[in-house]
Amino acid sequence: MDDPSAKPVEAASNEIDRPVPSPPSSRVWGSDAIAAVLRELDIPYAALNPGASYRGLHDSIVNYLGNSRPRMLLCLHEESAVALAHGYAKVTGRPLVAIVHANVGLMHATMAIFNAWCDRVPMILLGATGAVDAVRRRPWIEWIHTARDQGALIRNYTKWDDQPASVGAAQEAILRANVIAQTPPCGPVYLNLNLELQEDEIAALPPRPETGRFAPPAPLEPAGPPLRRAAELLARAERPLMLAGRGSRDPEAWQRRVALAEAIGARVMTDRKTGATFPTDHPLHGGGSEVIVNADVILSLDWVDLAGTLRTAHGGNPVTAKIIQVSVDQYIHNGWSMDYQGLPPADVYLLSEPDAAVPPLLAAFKELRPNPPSAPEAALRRGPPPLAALDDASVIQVPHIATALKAALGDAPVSMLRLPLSWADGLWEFRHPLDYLGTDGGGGIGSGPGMSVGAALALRDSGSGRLPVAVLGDGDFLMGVTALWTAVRNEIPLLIVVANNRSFFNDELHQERVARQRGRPVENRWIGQAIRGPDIDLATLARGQGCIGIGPVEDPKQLVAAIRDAVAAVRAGKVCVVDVRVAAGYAAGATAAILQRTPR
Ligand SMILES: Cc1ncc(C[n+]2csc(CCOP(=O)(O)OP(=O)(O)O)c2C)c(N)n1
Ligand SMILES: [Mg+2]
Repeated sequence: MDDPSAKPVEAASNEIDRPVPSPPSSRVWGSDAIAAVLRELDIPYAALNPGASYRGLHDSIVNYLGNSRPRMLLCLHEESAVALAHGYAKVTGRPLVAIVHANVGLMHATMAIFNAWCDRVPMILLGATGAVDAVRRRPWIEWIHTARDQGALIRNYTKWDDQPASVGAAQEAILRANVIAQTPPCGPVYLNLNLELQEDEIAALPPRPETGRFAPPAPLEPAGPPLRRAAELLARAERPLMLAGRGSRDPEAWQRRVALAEAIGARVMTDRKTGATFPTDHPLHGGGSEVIVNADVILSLDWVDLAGTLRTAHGGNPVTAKIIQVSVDQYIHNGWSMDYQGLPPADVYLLSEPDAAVPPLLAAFKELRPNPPSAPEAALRRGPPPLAALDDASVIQVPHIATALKAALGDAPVSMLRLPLSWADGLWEFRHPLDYLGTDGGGGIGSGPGMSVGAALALRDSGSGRLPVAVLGDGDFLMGVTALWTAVRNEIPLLIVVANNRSFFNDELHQERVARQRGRPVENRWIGQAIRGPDIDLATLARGQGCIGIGPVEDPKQLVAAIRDAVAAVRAGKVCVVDVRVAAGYAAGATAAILQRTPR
């Protein structure tokens, strides 16, 4: 590709971070060739925090590509840059580029990379190291920021990494990175571009790669005897259960999942760890331990921690139900990270992505049992507490946030980008794959703000018309709060409601558990956990970055007005944070899970 302007740039209305044009020149550098391949992949953004190790590539993106496709999203911390790419991938299923500086930037990024790995999202991480040739290193700084085998820092939780030694190898590596990241199970990949590779002038650009011939493979549909056996098991089932785990944001795949459940007459359970995969108000949706224990056939659609779920429900007794496992996840399992969970039994194992498996499974099932059973009565939906509850309450409880959001939003399309640990099931219904995006993947706190910004960006760009809402814990919010500046800078509308219990409360419950076990004072559980004295003014932290900051809201009677104002601000294109001071406490089930859970 000789002419970077050959591809269309972004809409003219987007005037953010536009560089002055570079004078025409036939001179090119290694990093221009690397940037040229990035342009071919048509990735819209590169989330980054800058650093001299990749100053060559930085220049190429700004001055050679004109800061367009990818356009830079400056982040204030590498962890935010990666979380942002993670949130974007949750919505689109597509990778962004995240660029982090040398060993130090990569070290900052590690937890967010781990989250992306556990959440199986595609991501292309670029990084750099000082000159491999020691003679060319600047004294001191370039020595401390040069590491041998830098990829080793993250190799245990990335799908692939490389340090290409020539421009040709770097171009190939980018194409390979793009394929590997997007081949399920998806995940982050990392390329380390050493300084001289980027900064040496080259005679000419290599020929433009035929990117269409380096695309991720199409998903494989299951077929033959295993598919037939799965259909037979389901056709004979009297109490079938579908565990709808990881799935795409594709509305058609959603409809097919519903069609399969209805054809089988299966109860369906979903998991807050993963994004919405089934309508929560469907008569077949719902469950719990008794449903799992009573099931005679269980169809797991890539359910996260199938073995643990079965073990908890059965209390360690043998699992008698026949299990159909549909997952390609084992391709990513390695010897370092135990995020693969316990080994589940599988009577039929379809090594296929759930979304690809559902249509042939439905067809095979219908051949055996063409007539669907009659649908059960829809269960009564709990929903949030009524508005009147806010008049009677003396303190705000987390469910009241759902009440206020419902009052302010009605039936307008909303995406719940994230919900906090304290949010009970049943407070909000999910009826579309974009209604809820799941959690952080790796349990790494601090990802909420960054992921929310990335998801809100993707929703904005897709023209979805959905209002992006994240309800975050104060601990999660505070650890990643500076991610919000990137949203303001790039005009990404976003509503963040902080369920502010002024504590890392989850761990207060753990301290309570230990104190109970040891016969020690439970009332000390808050020490080293409560974020009080001074209580942090979260709205000020938001305003300091250019967001609208509302709160602290402490009076239940003022909550609806505060949320209405916030929704209006976000509808007007703003980033708005509402600091809602809530009573500490989780829903009964979540509390019991921490206080009573005994490992077996
Ligand atoms: C990086 C990281 N540090 C610490 C933890 C342990 N941890 C799990 S939940 C939690 C509390 C989170 O606090 P907050 O977001 O305010 O939610 P709350 O439990 O108060 O509702 C902590 C500290 C973690 N999971 N990740
Ligand atoms: Mg908290």
